[in-house]
Amino acid sequence: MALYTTAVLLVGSAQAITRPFTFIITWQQGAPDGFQRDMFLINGQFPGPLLEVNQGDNVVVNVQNNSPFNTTLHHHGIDMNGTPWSDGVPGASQYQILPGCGFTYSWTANQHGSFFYHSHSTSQINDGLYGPIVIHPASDTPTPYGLIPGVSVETIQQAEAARIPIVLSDWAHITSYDDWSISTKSKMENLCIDSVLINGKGNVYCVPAAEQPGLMTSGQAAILQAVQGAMLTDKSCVPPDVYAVALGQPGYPVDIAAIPHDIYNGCTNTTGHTDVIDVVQTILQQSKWVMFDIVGAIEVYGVQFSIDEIPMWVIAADGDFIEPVQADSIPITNGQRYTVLAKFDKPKKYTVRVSSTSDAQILYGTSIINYNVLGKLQSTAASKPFINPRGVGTSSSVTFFDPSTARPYQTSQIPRRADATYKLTMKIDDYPFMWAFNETSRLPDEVDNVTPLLFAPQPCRQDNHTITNPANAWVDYIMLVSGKQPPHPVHMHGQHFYVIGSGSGEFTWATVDEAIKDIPGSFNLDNPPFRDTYPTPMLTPSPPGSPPGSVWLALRRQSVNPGVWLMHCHIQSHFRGGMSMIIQDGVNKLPKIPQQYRDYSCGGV
Ligand SMILES: *[C@@H]1O[C@H](CO)[C@@H](O)[C@H](O)[C@H]1NC(C)=O
Ligand SMILES: *[C@@H]1O[C@H](CO)[C@@H](O)[C@H](O)[C@H]1NC(C)=O
Ligand SMILES: *[C@@H]1O[C@H](CO)[C@@H](O)[C@H](O)[C@H]1NC(C)=O
Ligand SMILES: *[C@@H]1O[C@H](CO)[C@@H](O)[C@H](O)[C@H]1NC(C)=O
Ligand SMILES: [Cu+2]
Repeated sequence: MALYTTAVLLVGSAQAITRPFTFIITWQQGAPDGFQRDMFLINGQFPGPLLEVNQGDNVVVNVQNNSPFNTTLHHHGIDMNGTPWSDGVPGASQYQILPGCGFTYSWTANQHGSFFYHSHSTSQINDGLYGPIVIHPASDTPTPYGLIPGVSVETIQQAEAARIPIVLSDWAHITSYDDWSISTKSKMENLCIDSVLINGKGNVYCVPAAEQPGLMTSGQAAILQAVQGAMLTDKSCVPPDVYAVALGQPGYPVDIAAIPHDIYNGCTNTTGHTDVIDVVQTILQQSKWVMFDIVGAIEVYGVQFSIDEIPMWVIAADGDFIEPVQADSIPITNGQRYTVLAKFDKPKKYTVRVSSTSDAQILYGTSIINYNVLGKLQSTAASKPFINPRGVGTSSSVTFFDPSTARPYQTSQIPRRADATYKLTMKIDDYPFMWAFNETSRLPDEVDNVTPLLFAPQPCRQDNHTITNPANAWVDYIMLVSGKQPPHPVHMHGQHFYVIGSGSGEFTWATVDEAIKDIPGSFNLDNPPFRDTYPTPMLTPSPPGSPPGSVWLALRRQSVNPGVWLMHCHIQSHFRGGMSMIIQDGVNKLPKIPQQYRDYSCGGV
């Protein structure tokens, strides 16, 4: 029987080792949810192969681009300390890898935990260019394993050695290139896709019309109510004309007719594939503990994740250990990762559920975890769900993980005051497919093929697209969101950040320091979450006729790692529509850039 990882071979090697990987990227037909389309594969696989190393290892990733598109590879959540030229952002840290060409990424695995790699060119994530990364913690890394009741540290260490990635994604039946082309013609973002994939496998589930009303979020119902007689389409999407009205900006000259009918309509159930993880107990023990890395390789929608009947101990967020918290369901947004421990003691087939929480569409996926003892499944009875296809608890006793209250396992001192503050407005920029961070959208088409800023940094530049920080400065980034926008999962490269505060209403203060005097309860400077991806708060729809609401999110980050980094929304259509900014950190103290990166033209492996 196929088991999970081969990690056992790696564990315990104390010496830093160079670990080479070769990734051959191709563009081929695939049918992850039973529907054929063009997509990326890496070494013939989707998701790409597991990149598994030990903390301290030197990682070398040789990429060969045999696809017809320019591309790059970003190692999401990896700080790239001392190797900013391997961060994988076109126009910021490298030249694009042209079709037929190669590129070598080289970095040290200083961190540990769950990460993933993905393309950073346009919105190629939507075409499947990603795969999981696992970094096993060094043996002297402090762990919170001892805080989990009813299990020995040794048992958790064994589970860690065999940790299993569960890669979550949502999936469309059109390519990212077609998606962008339709958006530019209709002047509207496409908000209707086809399935949820778990480890690259899924099915299209068409929700019968009679079941849609029972699965609507209140936000979705409010959007439909704005237009008389409006209904969800058979793909369970808010129709685009209704969405245009809901955006409440009648001035937008959107062209609904330019959207092909089958983007929003024409649902057909598929019998694609269902991911099955076999957890096998071969010796007679009472139970088996399994460590899962849940990876949000999501293109559009935030989701709830749960395993029927199995409460999880959440032990790490975006790679870093937290004080363990038990929960039945976990919200995960684009780019986030959670590491969980699950205890299996009843041999059975458990359904894994991943449900979109978006107002745009009812969309969900499932997979299976089989717990066998001595290779025998003892019960085939259906497992009882914790959540419904909308991510709502099936009873009031279902518990939900709250990322805002998750505390780092080890808190380092963060200063009470920042050295600088940037207030950044996140908004729709003229058309509802163009998105701006600060004042203006930054389109990949305009910035991807320029000389990477890393090779000619501009230490004095502060403009609509660029923030420049001296080395080691503590900087507050306050995200301001108002009007009708979904939560934006903000991702920063180069260094994780502390989530020090959030709230609703206008952020009228000049700094966090001033705001704390008035609203101390909205901040936490003692043990805030330490993350690389975190969403702005949900905007509750304001009643008709009243002004649109506002929310804000305050992130504090130290510019400890000299480099040219990106800060962006991880929703692919928002990133594609320009919601990104450059952060130059300590560019006067950059490490010496190896000449082969400056001179790069094609490479190849
Ligand atoms: C599609 O599958 C769902 C169950 O997932 C079922 O309820 C529905 O009737 C099916 N629709 C069609 C058109 O076959
Ligand atoms: C920067 O933003 C301001 C305010 O929206 C705008 O007037 C200006 O044109 C922008 N500058 C650039 C270079 O886009
Ligand atoms: C691919 O990259 C090359 C070199 O940067 C550039 O000249 C070309 O325009 C790019 N193609 C696309 C479609 O962006
Ligand atoms: C943001 O946009 C404003 C208005 O154009 C500009 O003055 C400012 O420099 C930009 N950058 C930051 C980091 O605020
Ligand atoms: Cu966004």
